[in-house]
Amino acid sequence: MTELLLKYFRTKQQEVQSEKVYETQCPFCSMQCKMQLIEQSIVSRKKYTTVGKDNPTSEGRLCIKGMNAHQHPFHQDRITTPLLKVNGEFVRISWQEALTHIKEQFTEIQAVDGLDALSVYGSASITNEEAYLLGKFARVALKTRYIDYNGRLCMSAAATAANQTFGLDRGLTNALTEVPFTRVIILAGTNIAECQPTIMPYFEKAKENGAYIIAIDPRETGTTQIADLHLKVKPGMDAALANGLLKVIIEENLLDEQFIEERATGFEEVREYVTSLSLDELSEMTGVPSEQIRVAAIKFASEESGMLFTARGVEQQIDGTAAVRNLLNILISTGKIGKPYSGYGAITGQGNGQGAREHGQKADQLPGYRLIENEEHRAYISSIWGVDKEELPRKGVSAFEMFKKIDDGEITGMFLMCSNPVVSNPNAHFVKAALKKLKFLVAVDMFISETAKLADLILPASSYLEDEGTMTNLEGRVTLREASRPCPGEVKHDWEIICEIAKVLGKEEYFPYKNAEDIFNELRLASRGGTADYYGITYERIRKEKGILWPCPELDHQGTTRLFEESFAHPDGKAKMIAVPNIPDVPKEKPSEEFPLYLTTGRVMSHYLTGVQTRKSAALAARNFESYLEIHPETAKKYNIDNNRLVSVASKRGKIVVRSKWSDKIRQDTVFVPFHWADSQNVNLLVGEELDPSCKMPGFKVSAVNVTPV
Ligand SMILES: Nc1nc2c(c(=O)[nH]1)N[C@H]1C(S)=C(S)[C@@H](COP(=O)(O)OP(=O)(O)OC[C@H]3O[C@@H](n4cnc5c(=O)[nH]c(N)nc54)[C@H](O)[C@@H]3O)O[C@H]1N2
Ligand SMILES: Nc1nc2c(c(=O)[nH]1)N[C@H]1C(S)=C(S)[C@@H](COP(=O)(O)OP(=O)(O)OC[C@H]3O[C@@H](n4cnc5c(=O)[nH]c(N)nc54)[C@H](O)[C@@H]3O)O[C@H]1N2
Ligand code: SF4
Ligand SMILES: [Mo]
Repeated sequence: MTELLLKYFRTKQQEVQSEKVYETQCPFCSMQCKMQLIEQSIVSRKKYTTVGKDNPTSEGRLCIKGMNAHQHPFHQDRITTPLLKVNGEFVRISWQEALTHIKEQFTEIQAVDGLDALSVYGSASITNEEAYLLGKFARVALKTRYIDYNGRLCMSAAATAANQTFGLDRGLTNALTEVPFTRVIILAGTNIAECQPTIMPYFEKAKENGAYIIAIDPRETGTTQIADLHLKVKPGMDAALANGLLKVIIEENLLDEQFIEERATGFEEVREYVTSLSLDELSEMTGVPSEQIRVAAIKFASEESGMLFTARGVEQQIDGTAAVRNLLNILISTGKIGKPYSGYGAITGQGNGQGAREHGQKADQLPGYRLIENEEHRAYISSIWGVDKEELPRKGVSAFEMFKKIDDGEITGMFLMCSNPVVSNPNAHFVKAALKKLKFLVAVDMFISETAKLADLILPASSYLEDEGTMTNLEGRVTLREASRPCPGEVKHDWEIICEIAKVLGKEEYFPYKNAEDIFNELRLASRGGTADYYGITYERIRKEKGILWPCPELDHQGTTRLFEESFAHPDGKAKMIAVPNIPDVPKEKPSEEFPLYLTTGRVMSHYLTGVQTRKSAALAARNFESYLEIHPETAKKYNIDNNRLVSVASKRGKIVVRSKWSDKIRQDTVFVPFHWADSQNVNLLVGEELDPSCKMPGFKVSAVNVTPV
């Protein structure tokens, strides 16, 4: 037998005529797992395999998406030339023609409708260099105030909450290596088992070391399986649940009074509010038994160290910022931050969800987490860019609000890079109709996504295998993606595309870069002295030190592994606590007679975001080839929904048709649909457009719906 096998492998080996290895990083989530693409030439074809590579964050692991991440860049649907829409059909054109066309259209729009009529929509899946450059492009080359990006739908609530409470927003306050040694962990609205699978061993080790894990989620997931206690909260009720936990902590005298006194402000207001509430009413409101609230609170507060993690379950709510702040109140009142094995983590989503929110893609932001309305910040950045401070535009509006401005006719052109808003934004019907109103839409993508289909011009972008640059992972560690494959066809890197458009617009002098490293060196200067200070980080250092955690203000600075050890980042050095109401001022949609169920949305392991990339991967698509409705069997029976049948799911705004999947793991008052599919399975046709007033996050996690058999 062994002989036979050996013979088989030897013949296999001989077939391989040559082998090349490309270093890269997974294009998907915020773990940014390091990997190698192995390209083998076998007789007349090439074979590709992706393997993990050791690094401080994922330690060589890959999940199913990483292992198959080479499938979409080699897919036949990849676009390799600019495509212009002529009489409703896309035709291939040269870069020269594309750039000339852009110049004419952009100039015409700004001449007729004003500078701010052109808008830019960016992404947290591009590199730091590209995110930085896109912000500069909007302000310097286009001189428009309207730029925002898909991270608004992703990290904005956690980022705003951290800024408000701590004065600084870095996803994890501690390196992941501390997780195994903490004593108690809260996982609130995060499904790390499916969304950041290679993070799991850190939590599994914590459990082996005796940590107690509390999960908060309306569904049982791979993540809640590792929990000792699962609080199966009603969708949207995390702020109220946090009030319950705080109430118990206060009444059981489990506060860290000294920490509160020395390191925080606002506690008395919180104490007054939560002690006025009734635990039984909170239990009723949240759907979590009082006893479970008590156990969770006592367990978390009693242990000497503890960590809290949140993700989109808590954050993608119209009170997402407040809900996160209330969970942070728990961390502060128990003194579990700024110490070993104690801290907070907003589990970042996209590959560069951290870095792309720091360097100027946000409507109100300049590089280094500076603010566009702050005069000193404006002066500093205009000196780096060599422009007049008065000429820098003022702040614009958030991602979804830009579609409102298109609908109003105020914005008439859009430059869209690396996002698919007709699938990812709420009230998708409206977004699609708005985009159709534009005079000119340019989409930069690797594929003809659902949004690119609506574009007048599509520009072909390079993939993670081809495009070098830095990505800041969920820890706040700046990593270097050493992508090295040549671009296929006439594909260009996102940063090159930005530079070439700037050039035809006569702004070449501000965009003189020869490679990504040139841009990074300017970003280092632009971020210098800001909260997200990258000045001390260089490509050479990243290569040698395997990534550096910001802030890193000097070349001889080691980077910062643990934040807030001495003080918080507000001018008085203190964390700001605030009382958070159970129900926000603008209440969330509630189940009614017509729409009796809560709908919540999210992800599955094998697909990524709007699915443009993973639906192209045969291996990943085979795992989940269509969307589905997760529904409790009791609820299903009530509405005559058989298992595995097509069901119509409707809200006030629209209707989709997906297949039912009975599961007793979900609350009986709630259904779940993932958002990786488009058209008639696009769950965002159902989601409403109300936004969190502080951060403008849509309420993706709560809608009221009904279900009927098809
Ligand atoms: N496989 C995969 N991995 C991904 C992605 C992907 O698309 N696919 N996307 C990446 C990105 S950009 C992001 S942002 C992250 C997202 O990562 P997560 O936020 O972990 O993912 P979600 O599935 O959106 O939501 C997490 C959990 O919140 C729960 N939830 C729903 N409503 C509520 C609620 O009201 N309260 C609470 N407490 N929980 C609730 C859901 O049941 C779900 O289990 O994942 C990243 N990783
Ligand atoms: N209902 C519901 N909606 C949600 C969410 C939810 O939980 N529920 N989550 C929200 C969240 S957290 C997020 S992050 C958003 C994401 O929403 P989107 O940004 O719309 O999602 P993606 O699928 O990442 O779109 C990326 C597009 O860019 C292309 N692309 C990939 N790499 C590159 C590149 O390097 N350069 C260029 N130019 N193009 C590239 C891809 O082909 C794809 O078309 O969705 C949000 N929408
Ligand atoms: S999807 Fe995330 S966890 Fe999976 S391999 Fe890619 S970066 Fe790593
Ligand atoms: Mo995200």
